Amino acid sequence: MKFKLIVVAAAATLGNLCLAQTTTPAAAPVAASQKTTWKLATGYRAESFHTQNIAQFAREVEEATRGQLVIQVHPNNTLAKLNDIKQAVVDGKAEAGETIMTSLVKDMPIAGADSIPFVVSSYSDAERLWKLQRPGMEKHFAQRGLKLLYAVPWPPQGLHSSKPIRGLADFKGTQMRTYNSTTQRIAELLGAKPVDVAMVDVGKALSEGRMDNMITSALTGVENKVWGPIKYYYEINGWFPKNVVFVSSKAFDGLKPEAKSSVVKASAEAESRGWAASQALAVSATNELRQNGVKIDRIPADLDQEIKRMGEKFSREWVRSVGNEANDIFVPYYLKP
Ligand code: PCA
Repeated sequence: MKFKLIVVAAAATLGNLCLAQTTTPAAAPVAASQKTTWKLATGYRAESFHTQNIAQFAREVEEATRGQLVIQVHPNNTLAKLNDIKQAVVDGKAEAGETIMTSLVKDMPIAGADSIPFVVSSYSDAERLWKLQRPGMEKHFAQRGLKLLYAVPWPPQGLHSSKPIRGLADFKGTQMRTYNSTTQRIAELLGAKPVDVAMVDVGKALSEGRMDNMITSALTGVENKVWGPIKYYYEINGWFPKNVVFVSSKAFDGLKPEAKSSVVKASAEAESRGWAASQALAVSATNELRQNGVKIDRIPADLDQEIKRMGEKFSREWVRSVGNEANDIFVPYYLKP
């Protein structure tokens, strides 16, 4: 009960934030020479809950540093495209960024640990996985001159479809929307044709008939108003992909010690606020799909089995390609329930 209350309160807080204006720091403005501005690039819309959470993080940092550190959020792929954001920060085009961790897998294979289908099926397991994945991710970020600030999961990934899905044959030849190499491989294993569509272009791709189905959160369905072309949503709880927020180490190291601690503190707060909001949105977004005429269903048991077998195949491929670092995450994950 207590937990539920926290979740609802967090969701309400995020809801209010959508309406809030950028706050001006209460104290007198700092001299321009003392002011540092960071550009933070993200590939998601300003209204997305991840971006709203970042906007609050930026406001908290600005307030805590009394205007010495201003973080300007550049949403919607405007400063760099989602899959290029890490490199944009490495190259100094932006001081900070947010991306989905699976977009990093070519360079940091363990970033894909949260997108192996059917390993994690609850928020508490997702949290446990993140604790085990985080140290390795911090190390990889540090080796590339980046500092990891925090990560927040998307709600669980379900199957959206224009046609009913009763068996694997129903995927054959369909155009499955994907958002990176991980989802592309999943589409291939299901026998569908992967079609790469950015999250912000899903509505357009649907109306143009470029996609028949996709595996993503109910929330992404709502944000793109997929009802109409999408008639079914199957709650397969495939995985909980995370977005990660990071900054260039050079920019972070250039801050005064108090500003550094303000950033670290606001990051921890953004992380817990984001997890609570994600969990609340998982429920409300599924309801919203239902209210808009999408049939919420479960897939048949035998298809469920087949998809889970496919998930195992994917995990074997993944562990083989990643090697020891995969064991560092999953051996303790499975040993300690
Ligand atoms: N939405 C994003 C990533 C995961 C999710 O739930 C997308 O569909 O691109």
